[in-house]
Amino acid sequence: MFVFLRKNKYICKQNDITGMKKIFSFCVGCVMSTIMLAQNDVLKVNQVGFEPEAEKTASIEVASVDAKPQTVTIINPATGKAVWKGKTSRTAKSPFSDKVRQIVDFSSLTTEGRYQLVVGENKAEICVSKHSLTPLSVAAIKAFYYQRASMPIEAQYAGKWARPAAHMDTNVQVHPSAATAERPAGTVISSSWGWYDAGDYNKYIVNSGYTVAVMMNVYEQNKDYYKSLNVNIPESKNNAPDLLDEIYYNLKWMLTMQDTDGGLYHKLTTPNFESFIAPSECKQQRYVVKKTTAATLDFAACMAMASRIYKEYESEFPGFSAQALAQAEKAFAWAKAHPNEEYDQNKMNASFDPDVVTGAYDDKVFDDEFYWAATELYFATGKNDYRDEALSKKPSAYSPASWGNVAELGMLSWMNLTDENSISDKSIADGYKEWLIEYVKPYAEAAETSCFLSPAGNSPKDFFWGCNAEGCCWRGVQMLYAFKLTGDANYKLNAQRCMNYLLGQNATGYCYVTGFGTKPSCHPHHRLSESNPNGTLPGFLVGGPNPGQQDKDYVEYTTRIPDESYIDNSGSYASNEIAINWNATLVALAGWLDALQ
Ligand code: 9MR
Repeated sequence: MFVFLRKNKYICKQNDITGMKKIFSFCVGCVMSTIMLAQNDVLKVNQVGFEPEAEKTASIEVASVDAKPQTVTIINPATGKAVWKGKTSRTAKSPFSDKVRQIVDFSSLTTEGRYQLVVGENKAEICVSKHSLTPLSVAAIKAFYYQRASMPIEAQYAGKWARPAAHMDTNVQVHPSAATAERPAGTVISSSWGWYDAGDYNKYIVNSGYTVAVMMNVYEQNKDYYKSLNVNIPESKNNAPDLLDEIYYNLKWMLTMQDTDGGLYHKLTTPNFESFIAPSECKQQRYVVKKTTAATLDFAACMAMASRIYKEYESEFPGFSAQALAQAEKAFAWAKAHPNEEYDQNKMNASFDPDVVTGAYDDKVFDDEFYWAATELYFATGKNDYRDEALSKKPSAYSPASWGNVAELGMLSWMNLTDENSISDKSIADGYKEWLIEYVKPYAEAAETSCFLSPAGNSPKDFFWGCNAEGCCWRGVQMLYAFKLTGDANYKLNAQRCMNYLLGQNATGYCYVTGFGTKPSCHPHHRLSESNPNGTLPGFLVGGPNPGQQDKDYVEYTTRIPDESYIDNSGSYASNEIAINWNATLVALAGWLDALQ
């Protein structure tokens, strides 16, 4: 399925060290250190940083459930003196393997600094610092800048990851599957801008819609925070928050993907995935393919959201708010007239040439898309037809949002935007609030007995393609919603625990964000990283452990244990790819947590 040409190089490109890791912390207030520390797989801890007043724990692998509590010392490496001493307080057995871990709680260490956590022969670097998540929050947004198509990525913003403009997408052909009388097959259209979807260079409307919606959502929850966050992108000097500027780069591409009849091309793609070459070397013809109901409704929903959000910045984005709403309404009308246009790539290939074998994003159920789009259009226009439409597609249970299941995005909008004076709407929103709390509560409870003190990663169901994002990271965001709705600080704590898990307190001991921590994922399935002479780009969340191992013909996994089924190898598209939808969840969790500090 995916073309993989390069062999893993087994060298961490950021650090250029094999076997040993150079401590490379981005912790604010911590001086970048060059201390060498043997990579440690016994101690599992957040490698990026703890807020001074936060809960701080580490998980320590021990031989058996009978092992005595371990003695833990925390040393200030500058003085060699111990600043904290204590013992592990709890033992937990892995739900997936024979591994046993003990938990140490060193929350009483509140003085800022960089330390070494020592247990016998084993050491791990930790950092206590105010605003320890700010660099991560910035880098997670900056990652989108690196993913931009159709413009040069310049050194003043990208440093050593600068690269020339590529994929101008001014010569995109209408694929026969998308041909109309007005735009017959082969018609050339311009569809510039937007982000590369993931490790590949294609641009997909379904995934883009979900991605921009997640980020607009977190923006609306934390407007003041984002007003002051500087990401150093070309638009940083204007008056709009950098996050909105970055999102706009993709929104303006999405506008070009609407056909004259209102329907949305499912994707802009080459027939085959490009090999692991730089964007400027890519030569394959790009096409817009078949219009689909899912793409059209996702577009309608996020453009309706955008019309609301960007209205506040009319002078930075003149005319955009009105245009977004007009195109959203046109899209919705098309979807009503074409309620079942599914993306079935095999079927499409049976009838049209050239065959297309890139990412499918092939959703088959559209009730959630109708519900979400109608919801956003109702809040954008106040029109009762949209309200009726939304309520006719009301979900019957709470489930986490993903590119293929967008109902929760609609429910969040009902919770956030309902006019408190409207009795019937308020009761709808209140119902969703109850569902959300009921949904997250058991996960928060499960953290108390888990090996990694985490609300995610305790059940085999938590491990799948992209689980770091759609599972763990998004669960953290759901916890923050629960905190917002109830004021119960335990939910905020559990959001931070999801972050701790992603940053190193997990079964593999990887910090799953490139460029961060002492044992970061270094070899993502990412053409931009693999083709860049300066190596892996920072700020990307990798997909994570995936026992499905759909890529096992290309890479060798060492285990099928669900929470260890991960390989830091650029051939592993099923466990180690990066993707915009996944980074959107990282933007949301890192940003919202940081904003709460
Ligand atoms: O994120 C997608 C995941 O949920 C699917 O299981 C998987 C297989 O269909 O595809 C993932 O999306 C990929 C997309 O199809 C193409 N670009 C890379 C995406 C991340 O792997």
